[in-house]
Amino acid sequence: MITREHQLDVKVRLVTGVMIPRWFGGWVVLDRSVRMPRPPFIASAALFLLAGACGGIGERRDGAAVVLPDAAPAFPHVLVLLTDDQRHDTVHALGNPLIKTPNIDRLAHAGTSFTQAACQGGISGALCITSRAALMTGRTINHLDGADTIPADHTTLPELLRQAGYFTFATGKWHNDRASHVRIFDSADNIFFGGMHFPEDGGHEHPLLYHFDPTGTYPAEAQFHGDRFSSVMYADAAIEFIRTLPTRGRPALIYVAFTAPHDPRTPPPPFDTLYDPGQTPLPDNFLPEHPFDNGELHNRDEDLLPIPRDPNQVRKEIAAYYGMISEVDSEIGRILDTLEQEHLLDQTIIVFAGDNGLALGSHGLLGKQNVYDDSVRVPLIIAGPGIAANVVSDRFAYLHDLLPTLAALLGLDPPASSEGSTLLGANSAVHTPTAYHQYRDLHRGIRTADHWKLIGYRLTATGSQFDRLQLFDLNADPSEMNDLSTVDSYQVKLGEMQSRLAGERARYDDPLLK
Ligand SMILES: [Ca+2]
Repeated sequence: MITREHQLDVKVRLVTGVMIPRWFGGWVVLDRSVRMPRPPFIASAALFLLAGACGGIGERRDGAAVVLPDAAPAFPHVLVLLTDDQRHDTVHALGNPLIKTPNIDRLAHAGTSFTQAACQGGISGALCITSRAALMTGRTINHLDGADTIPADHTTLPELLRQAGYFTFATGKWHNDRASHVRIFDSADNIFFGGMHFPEDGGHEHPLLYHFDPTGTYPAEAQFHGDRFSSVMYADAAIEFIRTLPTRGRPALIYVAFTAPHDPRTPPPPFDTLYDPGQTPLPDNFLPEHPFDNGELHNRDEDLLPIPRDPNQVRKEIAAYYGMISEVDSEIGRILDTLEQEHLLDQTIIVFAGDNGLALGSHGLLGKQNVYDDSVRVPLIIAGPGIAANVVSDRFAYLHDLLPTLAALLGLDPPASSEGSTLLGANSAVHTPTAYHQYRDLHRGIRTADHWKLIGYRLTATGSQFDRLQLFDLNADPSEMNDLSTVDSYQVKLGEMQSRLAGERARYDDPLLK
C-alpha cells in the first residue's frame, strides 16, 4: 500500500482550474495560468441569500423545490456518509481481507483515505454524542459545552454551507438535541433521534423514526416504525432527495447518518450468513478479560457478553458485525449508484466516516468506552472533485477536522468557532505530531507520529493524577498488547511521553486540570 501525502492546493485549483471528470474517482485538473473569477455559483449563492433576506426561500419550511435561473451548481454537492461504531480496520480496500465492502472500496479507490483518523473520545459513555457534535462543529472535545446540546454559537457544517447557498438535508441518526437539528437542516426525512435501535423499540428491522417537523416539536404521536431495515430507510430518504437535485438549481449538503453497524447486530438476509463465525478470526489483541480494572468494565456495551469472554461467542459477534457493515455498504452503493444515474457523481464531494470505533473482543473489551486505538480510530475517506484518488494518508485526522477541510475544498472561510485543521490542500502540510484522546474522567491517551502511545488511568487517584499507566511501542506492537511502562529501559521514554500527554491535556483544556 502506498502512503503519500496529497499536497495539491485544492482550494486554489477549485478557483483557478478546470476539472474534467475522467472516471469516478479520478479528476483531471487543468491548471490555468491566470486567476479566474470565482465560479458563477458564488453569484448565484448571493442571489439566494438576497432572495432569502426578502423571504424568497420557501424550502426550509415547506420543502418545495426552488429553481433559480442561471444557477447551475458550479459548487459540488457534499454527501456525508456516517456509520455508527465502525472500527477503523473494517474496510476491505484498506487492508481487511475478510470483510466485503465493495462500495466503501469504490470510495477508497476514488479518494483519499486517512488511516490514522479518530474521534477524540467521549465525555460520556455515549461516544456518539461527543464525536457527532465535534464533526458538526469542528470543535475539540472539551469545547462542546457538554455535546448533548449544540449551541447556536457553535456554527455547524450545514450552517456554513447554507451561508454559501447550499440546501441542507439530513436522514438517519441524530444523537444531539432536536433544536439544533431543526436549526441547521432545511429538510430531513426518516430521522432517528436517539442512540440505538433497541429491540423493544423495533430494532433495526422496524426503526422508530420521524418525518421532518419544521416546527421542531416532534410530538411522540408523530413517530412511526419503518417498514424496512434501518439502513434501507435512510438510503431511501437520501435517494429520494438526490433525485430532486437536478431541478433544484443549487448545491446541497446531504447528511446520511446510518445506525449500522451499531448493535443490535442483526444483519438481514443475505448478510446474516455472509460470514461464518467458525471462519471469522478473533482480533490479534483478543483477551478473555481486560488485564486490570480500567474503571469501565461494566456498562451496557461491556455487559453484552459475560466475562471471561468466550472466543466462540466473540467470533459470532464479529461475524454479525461484519454482516452489518456489508449491509450498510450495500446501501451506500445504492446512494452512489443514484448519484451516478443522476450524473452527479463528478459534482459531489463524498465523505465516508465512522463516528467511533469498538473493541469487540480486543483487550477483553466489547465497547468503545476506552482510548485504545480500536475504540477511538475510525475509517475516514474523502473523495470528489479536486481530491487525489487512490491515496492513503497516515497523518493524524480527527472528525472535527472535517468542517475546516470541507470549507477549504469549497473555498470558504471556516467559522470562527471551529478549531480543526485542514486535512487536504496546501494548508495541510503541517501534521499534528500528537493525537490526544480522553474518556470521561477515567482515561487519557496520546499517540505520537513516531508511533508511541501512552494511556493514563485515573481509577482511585484524585485531581489530575493517574494511578496506572500503559506505554506501547506501536512500531513493534501496533495492537497495544505489550505494556512497557514498568520496564526499566523505557523509563526515559515514559517520562517524555508523560510530558507530552501533560502538554496535550493542557492544550485541549482537560477539565481534570481545573
Ligand atoms: Ca457510535
